[in-house]
Amino acid sequence: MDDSRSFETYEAEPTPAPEQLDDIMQKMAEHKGCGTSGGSGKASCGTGAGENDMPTEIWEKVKNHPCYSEEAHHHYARMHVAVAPACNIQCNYCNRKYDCANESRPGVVSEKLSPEQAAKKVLAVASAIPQMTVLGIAGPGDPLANPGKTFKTFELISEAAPDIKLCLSTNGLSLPDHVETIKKFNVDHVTITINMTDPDIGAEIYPWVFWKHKRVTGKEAAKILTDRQLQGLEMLTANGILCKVNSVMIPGINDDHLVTVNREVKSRGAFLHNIMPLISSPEHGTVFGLNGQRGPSAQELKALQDSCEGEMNMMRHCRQCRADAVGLLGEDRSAEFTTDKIMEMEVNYDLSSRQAYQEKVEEERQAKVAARNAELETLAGENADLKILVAVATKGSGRINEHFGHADEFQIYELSSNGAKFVGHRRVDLYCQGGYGEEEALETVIRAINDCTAVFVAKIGHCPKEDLAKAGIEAVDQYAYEFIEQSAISYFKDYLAKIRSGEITHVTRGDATIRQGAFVSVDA
Ligand code: CLF
Ligand code: SF4
Repeated sequence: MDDSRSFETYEAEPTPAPEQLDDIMQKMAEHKGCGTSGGSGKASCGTGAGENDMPTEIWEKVKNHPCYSEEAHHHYARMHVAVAPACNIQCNYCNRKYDCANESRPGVVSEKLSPEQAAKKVLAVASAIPQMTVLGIAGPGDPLANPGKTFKTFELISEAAPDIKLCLSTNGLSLPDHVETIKKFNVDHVTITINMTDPDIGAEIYPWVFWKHKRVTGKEAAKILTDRQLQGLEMLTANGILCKVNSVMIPGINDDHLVTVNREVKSRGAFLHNIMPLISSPEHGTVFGLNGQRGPSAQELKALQDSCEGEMNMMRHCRQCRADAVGLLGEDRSAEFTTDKIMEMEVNYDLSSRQAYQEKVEEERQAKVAARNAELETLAGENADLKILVAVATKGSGRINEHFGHADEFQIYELSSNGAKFVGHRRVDLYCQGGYGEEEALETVIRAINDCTAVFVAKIGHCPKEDLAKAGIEAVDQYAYEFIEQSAISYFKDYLAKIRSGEITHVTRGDATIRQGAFVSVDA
């Protein structure tokens, strides 16, 4: 750590001049979702967009941020530090015993840290996981309801580990008061959870907000919240800070309305929209959990995301992480970095070895894109209407490198003549428990990927393969350890050829279940 540098002397990335900013924001707003260059071999869909699909300034900000780039999330990791316990609003999907449900799965409790402990943790993780590129503060309450702790943590980390991007997630109520500080600390990725822009709908989601030293309820509370959120969003984008909007999809309350929210946030310069499913179960003890409010099915969620995609970039790879998450999205290494363990760890933050490792990651990433593009060219002229979903067991790096029985999630790709597009993930119970296949777990896996035609795995046993086949899902292990997108495109080509030859008939698959109640809480 270079202790000689105080925050005041920390050299922030220069803010672009106002005329450059207008240009950047215009380009961001014009960079829409899907399909325009699929045939040319570029990944042009939503956050799957690559280097050639956006202005260089934006690409530099997103290229190794696992949440802002779907493509990056296979290679780069993020971590959160749980330094912000208090909150200034109440959401009906939240129980204060647990982490902020705006980014976290309900039922998860993180270990709270002081800013100093958090800084030590970041250095420990950065030493052990060189592909960890982003530090986010996302709870366990609202980071901006705890500005002292939040900004002190950013200050310590920007001094000690200047290569790590800083990221923040907030409910937005206090946001306009902190934009200058966010800028000062060089935080250039901010997420705001915006579930409505209509106070009538807001009153069904938020029972109260704490505003100007008093509790405000009902429509008045929702009006204050939406005004502050949109004002904060406008201020951030006017300052060139990349903004993501999270929205929780609550069927029957805000599902139809989220299309309007999408338009409103796009018009204010938001870069990315992350529509997440409500996870609601009585054991979480939330208002929605206790009154039986359901979450969306996989098909309902995808339909809403698809309907917004023409408007702007949609994030579909969010894992609703813990407030102390560590690792690639979809893996949880937080147990390796508890406070006890960190305090005993020898920390050796070495910028040059981190950079050397990341150069290797970039080589692998480029090889993956080249393989995908070459395979995509062979799809030219194929049937444009047919689409299928496939599930993939992966540990990261964009490869099919996980055994069926060891997968606790499957990534879902939509295959069409435009190529292979990441459209979501499904968490499942492990099929393989202590060396044996668990029949009950297999049923939950089938329910979770029931909308898929095939599941790609590194390895699978005979029994689950047969049971999957009975459910109409083909288990495919012929592409073990190969790149996902290249393999999926090759599979799709064969699939179309088999239809043409009459060997198989295309079957429209049904809906699938998003897991609701099986998340485990871990006491801090
Ligand atoms: Fe964390 Fe959020 Fe930053 Fe990412 S998470 S503060 S933007 S670094 Fe990412 Fe996790 Fe989803 Fe959040 S997958 S819950 S979107
Ligand atoms: Fe809970 Fe987060 Fe909502 Fe606060 S903002 S009530 S912590 S979900």
